Amino acid sequence: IGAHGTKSLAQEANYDESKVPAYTLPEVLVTQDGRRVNSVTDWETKRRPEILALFSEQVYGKTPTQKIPIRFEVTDLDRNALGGKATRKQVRGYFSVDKAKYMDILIYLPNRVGEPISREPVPVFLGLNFAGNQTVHADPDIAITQNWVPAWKDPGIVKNHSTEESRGTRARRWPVEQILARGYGLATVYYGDLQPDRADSFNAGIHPLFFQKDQARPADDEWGAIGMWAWGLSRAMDYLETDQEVNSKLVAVIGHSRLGKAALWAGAQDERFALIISNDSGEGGAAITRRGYGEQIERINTNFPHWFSGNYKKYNSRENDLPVDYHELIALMAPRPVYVASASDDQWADPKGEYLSAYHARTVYALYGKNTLSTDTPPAVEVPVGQKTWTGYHMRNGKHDILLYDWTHFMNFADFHFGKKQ
Ligand code: GTR
Repeated sequence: IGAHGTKSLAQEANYDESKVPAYTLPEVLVTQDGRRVNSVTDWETKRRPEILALFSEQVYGKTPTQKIPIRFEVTDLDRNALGGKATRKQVRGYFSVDKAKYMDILIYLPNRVGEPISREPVPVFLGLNFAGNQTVHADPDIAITQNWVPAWKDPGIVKNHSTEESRGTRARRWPVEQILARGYGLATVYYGDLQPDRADSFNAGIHPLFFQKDQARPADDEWGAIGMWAWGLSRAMDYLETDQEVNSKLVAVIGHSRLGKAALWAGAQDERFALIISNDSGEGGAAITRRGYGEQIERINTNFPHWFSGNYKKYNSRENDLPVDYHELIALMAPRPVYVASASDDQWADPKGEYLSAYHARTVYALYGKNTLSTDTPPAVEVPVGQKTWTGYHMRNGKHDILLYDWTHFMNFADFHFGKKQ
């Protein structure tokens, strides 16, 4: 027990299901002043905005309503990329007039042999990446990020900068050819283009463009890095809406781990995303925090003080005081389809807690007449469930990662939901 009566961080995380405390989840369909919500109208006009505001003010921090001018410039267009399988575009989105602040969007769209370029607009998976666009595929024409990169153990990162050697180092997480073969496009942005992932980074990246005079860091209820990354996904969506070759009504936002948290937060705030995918997003993402299993709020706020709002620190070791839990984040996606994926060895992210969030969002989907996961018991490893409903889930065998197995099920889920709309 520490000086303030809180549990010491050195204390082991709980991985024992029998030690999960009895907890009461905040009711998704009861307003803060105790009224029950029974209709889509009341959900959309009263309860949904309330939950969204709580996540904004207490968890991720508020995204500014202020707009900054953004200018997109196509810097590369190759109709014969990846041996003719793809059209590759690289688009730079400038956030400042002096061009010092920008993000690079890498886009691959499928070329179908024998089809004219003026093919039907394609559905796209959009997600942030951890180490630069050039790590997604060995394609030598991808621009290497010039921005600061965390000291990941991958080859090609030297003193927080990327070298030629970094090309394709994360390709196992991005099965580009398989995605294209199934008729989907892929769009990705390096998350560090938006905010470098380090504790002292509010003076870097895009944050300073939003500061008031003399402001040096966000106020306690303003956005942290996850909020900024989620905002970046929406700005990439702004571009996709202008691209005639993309079906912007069928964009699935996807993310792994901390970037899964960002994908969920983007999906919650921006209803242009037609499908939302969380892979191993864990604490502060899909996992029910009141379970006290694996990573907890104090640990995440301590290791990553820049990720969430200042207000979120109030909930260190006080999970039960949080006015929301993460099933309500999933409920914010309704009536859009959402897919939650876990990995069996990723107990830190609490696979069961991730499953339960998806399950407990069902009452909101039910208002829309949408079917979802039907039991509170998670399925066995590699037995995907809810594939033909509005909440899909699987637990891959193995470690914290995002692999072809995961993508295959995400694409199956997208086929089911997008298929009839194409
Ligand atoms: C971990 C963090 C998790 C998850 C992960 C990742 O260190 O505790 O919440 O976000 O990083 O992003 O890989």
